[in-house]
Amino acid sequence: MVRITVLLLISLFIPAFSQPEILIKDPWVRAVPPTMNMTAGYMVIENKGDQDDYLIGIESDISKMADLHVTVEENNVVKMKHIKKLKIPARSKVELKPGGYHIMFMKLNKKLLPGKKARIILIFEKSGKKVVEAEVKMSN
Ligand SMILES: [Cu+2]
Repeated sequence: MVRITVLLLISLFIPAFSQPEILIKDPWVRAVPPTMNMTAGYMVIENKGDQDDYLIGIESDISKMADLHVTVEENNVVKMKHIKKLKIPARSKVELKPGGYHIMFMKLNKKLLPGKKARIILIFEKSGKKVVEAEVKMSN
């Protein structure tokens, strides 16, 4: 009986100590003229836990499509590449910023004027969905 209790305690408590813990900081979306139908979003994704996690999907109320991109330079040409999943290492953080990783919002369904808000849902492999309200502004 004692051994069963100990095993139960171990199985109950071990997972709690080895989990990712995702925090999203300073989310913002670049304001664009109403004639443009795409824009980018940025934020800092921090993982305070001791297990890696992955950003695997993005949804929002401002566009029909949202993908994760990275800006890269190849042979002096700047391009954007689609990324299927982004690793957020344990006890570390990944910054989505102009010129690097960003969320590409395509087929916008709202006017993104400065001062507006965008609701972004980030889907993580282990932590599930995280909802953030991002500020729409010209630049950081
Ligand atoms: Cu892009």
